Amino acid sequence: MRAYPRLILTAVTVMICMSLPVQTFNAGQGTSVHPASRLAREARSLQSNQIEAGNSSSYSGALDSQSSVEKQRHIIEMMRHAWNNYKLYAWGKNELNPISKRAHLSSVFGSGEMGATIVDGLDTLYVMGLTDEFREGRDWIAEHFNINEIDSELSVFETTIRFLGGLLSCYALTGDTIFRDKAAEVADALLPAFETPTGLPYALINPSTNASRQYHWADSNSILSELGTLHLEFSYLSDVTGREVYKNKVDKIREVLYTIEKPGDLYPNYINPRTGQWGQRHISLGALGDSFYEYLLKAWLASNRGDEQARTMFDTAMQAALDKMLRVSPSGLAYLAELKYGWVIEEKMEHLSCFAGGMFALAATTLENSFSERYMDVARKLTHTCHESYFRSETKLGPEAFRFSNAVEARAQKSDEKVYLLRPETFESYFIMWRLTKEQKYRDWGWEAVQALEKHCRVEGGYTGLTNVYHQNPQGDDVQQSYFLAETLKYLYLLFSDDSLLSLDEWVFNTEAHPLPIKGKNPLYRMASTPVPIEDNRV
Ligand code: DMJ
Repeated sequence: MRAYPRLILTAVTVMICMSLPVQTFNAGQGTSVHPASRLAREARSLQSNQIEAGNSSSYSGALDSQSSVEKQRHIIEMMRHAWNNYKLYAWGKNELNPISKRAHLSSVFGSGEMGATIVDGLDTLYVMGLTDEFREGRDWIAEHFNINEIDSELSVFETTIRFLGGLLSCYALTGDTIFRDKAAEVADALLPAFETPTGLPYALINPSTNASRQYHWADSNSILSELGTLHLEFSYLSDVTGREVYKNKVDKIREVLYTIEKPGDLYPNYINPRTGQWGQRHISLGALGDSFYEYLLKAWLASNRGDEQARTMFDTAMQAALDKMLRVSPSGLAYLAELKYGWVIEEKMEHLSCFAGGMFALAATTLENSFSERYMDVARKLTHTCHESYFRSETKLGPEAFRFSNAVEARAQKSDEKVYLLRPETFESYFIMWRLTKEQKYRDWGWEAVQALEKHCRVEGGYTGLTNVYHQNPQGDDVQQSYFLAETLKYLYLLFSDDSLLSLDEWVFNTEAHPLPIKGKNPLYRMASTPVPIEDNRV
């Protein structure tokens, strides 16, 4: 088993940084002794002879033989293409319709001007060293981002992973307190959703009225992946503000999930926040379940392995999940199926579950126990299967869900399964697998994906998802998702970076790829020594 390396560089950085005051971001100016500058410095050097972004939709081809640095430079140019077009056609709105070249108003955050693409994409700009773009995004947030003025229903989960996560990453990376303060405003706006008999939050909240409710399709239930994917952000926010209220909320959720009886050690996807009872016994490592499990592992990692309860819950649940949900196709492809009442309901795996390769590899390499060998084996096999789902399509991009039978393997069958929504999960696993194994194939697979994105998803006005990955010339869905900038491009960029850029020894990525520092290990943790007085400016 590969040991989890601790870089000497890290130790040196810690020693230097201990004596440094918190500074605000000042990229591109002065001598910069700020520890975050090593991120910006590395990225800036990549830019020295950077491709001009422009608004070209052309695909240059012949990308195969490029070095890692050239590949990173190319991905930076993709980021600029996505950002510049969002800026041109949808600035301040949530997302972009890259084909019709206007704001995308029906995204998960609705028509309110929350700048989802700005907040979600900002840390990627920073990590890539795109300092001018970072500055304009930062200034928009300072001047225009006011969650309390939003009069529409927001998902507690999506707002946490994209907005809270994005702002907290930017705070950790830069020390600019505007990000911390805006993060606290976001969390404060979500707090009324936690006012339930069990403390498990409702799914939706209107920040203007504080009215909270569940999705109609979920009856009275909350969703496991939603209430279980708040822990990293709320805990870290408590530490940087000195305000315990946020951590108390997620500790309460943890307590409920720890003490509740679990059918066969598994966690069903639905739970009622009034009664604390499970809803239907549907279990998934894809939609509705996925990042709850991811956050058990990552809560343990982010706490510098202090949160042992989380790791134990993770290991117990994963043993049950692997025993009951891991399947092998006739030709030997491993995949994660879904369960209902203890039975596999469909021989199908979702693109969303493709994050699991990276998750199992992280679990395997951070603790040597009786499960680690199996975890690493599963990590390799699942990542291979997800790559197969890409490789077996005409576009070389993967479908939203893929099935297994005697007739078909790793291919979608229904039309709504054939879409590609610019999702990141497969590339996330390539990135983690590359960092932990150094097997070249993961970089090769990532580069295949870059080429496919350029060929099929790039349009003059940005990047679009696809309606059918099995067509030679697929139609675009006309949506540039904010997570394309937050996750997809960030993971592809990091796949070709040096290990010290957002080292896995110092950072944990939230489920939206926003890096959060590991407590006690990362000098950019920025723990508040006393509670930070934050103005209550709710309207
Ligand atoms: C992202 O918002 C997050 O990765 C989330 O956990 C799952 N779905 C999307 C990307 O596919």
